[in-house]
Amino acid sequence: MPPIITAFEESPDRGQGLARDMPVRWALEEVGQPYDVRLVSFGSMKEPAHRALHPFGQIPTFEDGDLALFESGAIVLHIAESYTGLLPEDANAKARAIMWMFAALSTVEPPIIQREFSHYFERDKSWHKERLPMVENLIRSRLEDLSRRLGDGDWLDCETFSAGDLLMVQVLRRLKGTNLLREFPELSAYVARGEVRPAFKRAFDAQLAIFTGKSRHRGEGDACSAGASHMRR
Ligand code: GTB
Repeated sequence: MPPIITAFEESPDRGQGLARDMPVRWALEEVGQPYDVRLVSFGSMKEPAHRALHPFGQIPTFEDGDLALFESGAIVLHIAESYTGLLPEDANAKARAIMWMFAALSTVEPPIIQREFSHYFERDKSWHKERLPMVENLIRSRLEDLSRRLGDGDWLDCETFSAGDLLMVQVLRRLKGTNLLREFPELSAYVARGEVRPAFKRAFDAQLAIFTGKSRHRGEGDACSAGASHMRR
């Protein structure tokens, strides 16, 4: 049985690859592991059956045999450690790739999420116009530092794409279409390099297909497969 992940039955972005099943799908596609998808509604995510898998009643989850995981970063790390292709063999290089996974989720992403939160939920507050530039400057500062470190390299650590790049590209994609990302052409190019990877495209298309009616998923309680095969460590 392939692993089963959960994804939104309905997503605000209509499958533009922003919901967090996307990095999990992308990681599975990179390592060539087929997977099944179970779509969940907003209501059912809060029901006990789903909360048994995810205490916060969210997506994504990942089930493989008797292992059940939540948290997209932890799931991507598990996939990267279970199969070849997303973490270097060299122990130091592997530690650095994992460091970049954490940097993506705990240093670069938080101000980006604050900005989204501010846009959606604080727009009517009297202090919104003062707070927004502060949040954007924090994002800008992170992007400046990241861009400097990336330099003219293709990926964050040497020439090889890793799970650290996967999560970093996915985090930066949340800024697509904003001036913030446009201010950093090297980072825009870095995101574009991630997005042209065949595994990214397969993951993106599979998520989008849910909303264009071309998906091979099944309803809640069922799941349907996607993906190809590679080597388990
Ligand atoms: N830290 C957790 C992880 O990385 O797995 C966060 C999980 C999470 O935020 N899940 C969201 C969720 O289930 C979906 S991804 N929300 C429902 C709830 O909390 O009730 C966040 C998300 C959703 C949609 C868009 N979009 O459409 O643009 C972007 C991001």
